[in-house]
Amino acid sequence: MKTITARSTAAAVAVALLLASRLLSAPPAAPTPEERIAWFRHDKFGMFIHLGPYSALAGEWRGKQIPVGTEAEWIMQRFNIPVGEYREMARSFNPQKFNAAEWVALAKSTGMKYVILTTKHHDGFAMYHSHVSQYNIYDWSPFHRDPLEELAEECRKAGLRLGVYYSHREDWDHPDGYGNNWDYDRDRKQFSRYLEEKSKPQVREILSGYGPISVIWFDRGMDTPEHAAEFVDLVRKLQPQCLINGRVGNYGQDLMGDYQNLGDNGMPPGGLDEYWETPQTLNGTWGYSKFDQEWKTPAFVIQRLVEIVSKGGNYLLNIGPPGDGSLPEASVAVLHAVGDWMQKNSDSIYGTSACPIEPIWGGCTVKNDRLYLHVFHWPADGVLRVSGLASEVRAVYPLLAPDRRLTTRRDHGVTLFDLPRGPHDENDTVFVLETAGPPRVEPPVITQGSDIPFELDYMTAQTSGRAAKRFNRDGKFHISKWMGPEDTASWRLLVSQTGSYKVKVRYAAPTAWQGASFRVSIGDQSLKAKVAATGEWFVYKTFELGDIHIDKAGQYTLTIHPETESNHYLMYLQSVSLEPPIIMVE
Ligand code: H79
Repeated sequence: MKTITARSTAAAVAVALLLASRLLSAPPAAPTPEERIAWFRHDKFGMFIHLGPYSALAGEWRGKQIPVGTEAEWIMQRFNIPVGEYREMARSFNPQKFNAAEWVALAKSTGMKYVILTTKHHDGFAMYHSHVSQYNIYDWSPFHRDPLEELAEECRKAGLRLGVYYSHREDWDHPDGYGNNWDYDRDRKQFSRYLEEKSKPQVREILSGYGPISVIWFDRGMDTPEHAAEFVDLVRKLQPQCLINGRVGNYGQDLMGDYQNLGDNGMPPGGLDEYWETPQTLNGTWGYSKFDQEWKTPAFVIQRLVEIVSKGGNYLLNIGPPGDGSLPEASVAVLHAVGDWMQKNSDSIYGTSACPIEPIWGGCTVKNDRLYLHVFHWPADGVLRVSGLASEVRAVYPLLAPDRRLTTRRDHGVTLFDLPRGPHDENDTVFVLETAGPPRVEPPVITQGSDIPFELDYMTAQTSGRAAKRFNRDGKFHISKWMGPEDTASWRLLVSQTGSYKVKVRYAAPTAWQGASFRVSIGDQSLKAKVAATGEWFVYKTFELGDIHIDKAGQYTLTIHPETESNHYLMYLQSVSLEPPIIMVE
């Protein structure tokens, strides 16, 4: 006992000395991108809170209503409410029932690990005590409290992470901000004045006055990449550990930030090679609307969470409280049910990563040497089929009954087992499948119909090197980030018909990338080609490269990659297609 104490004291002294010398010598090293995002990759599930003066209008202005299913926080813009009148309304905005401890407790019991509050939405009203603009909840309204400070304090106590939403480009209150062209003349705006007077100083305040901010969530990407970079630099300087979401940048250019956001309520088809998060609503609006009672069910939310995590993403689920700041009952009821499920099953969520298997009966997440099989739809014959798994199976059991071992068998490459009888979770029943070593999955083999071209798209591609499956804000998915011959995309295909195939490639490329050479090869055949510009980086066009002759049926790998090293991406590749030879039927 004693030696341990003595040793640990010596160790503590050594650590203290080391820390002291570090403090004296150099500032702590900025985290690497991987270190910065580690918590986010682990935590998966966050709460979004949309609260602002619009919440008090609850979707109605002078008898006019925001249609159910559309964004009630847009009411000022939607009805072109003059700044003077909106400001007057905001004078009496008083979310006196806002209780940060209750909000944090709700997030925590639901299994959410981070909470993001709207500190300024597009209406320009700051939801914290700003010294940059009087138009804030502390100075402008009778509330006279700082919700951000209260939330920061409660998050800290409960061990949740705090994030802030800040609309950095849009501002319908400031004469030079984006969006308000009903009060202000668009042609007379000086956008940089808004940036220097309000947007940047407020971001600075938020990142300086509330302790560590884990993520800053910008919206409606900045007008130019240069302006976006100024915000990135500002955040990095003030809080190097703070994550920046992808919407910091202009949607018309390549995406910036530490991770990407899908469009609002968006869901990718799967198979992305980057970190992402999707913000989603519980009904059809972010800000409160008294008209919208179309709530998603607990089953929907649980299965959505699992689908998102199965595809490698994070789920940022929104609550829009009414103007008094209270917890809205209908949302709380849904979150409680989600929390009940998370209490029991969260091992299958936290710290997992995307699963290469896409089961028809539900979802699938991976952690170490385990697959978590999420069964949403209980198969009528009581047999669960897992296809594509190449690893040896060590054990299968219900997550909630680890002693109940189930036996598996294999049939034509499919792993299957009988599901236990008895009650199961109507939202999602989780089974653990342990493998020998990390689960391996066979890449799909693409087959062909007699006269149907091979369509090799991003979903079925295997990427290597820097090549990555990504998406742009138009919801288009592509392969990007490749800059040299080692960065490849490839597909396995089973050719049953021999002859000459026409090779077509569909991609987008801005003018600057024109002329870069790339190679498509299959077996010992290959074609070399040069990139043609498509106008804009989000405009995809199809180009015919030539013919490739395949004179023997069988399995092949088709690979495409840049021919030489370059300082820009090759292209945004959407698909490669192989058009089969025309067969004469007698
Ligand atoms: O804060 C939430 C939204 O207010 C914000 N993003 C999430 C997280 C957002 N910013 N822009 N958009 C969403 C695009 C929305 C456009 C629309 Fe509309 C708002 C469609 C309907 C209302 C503009 C106004 C177009 C039609 C009316």
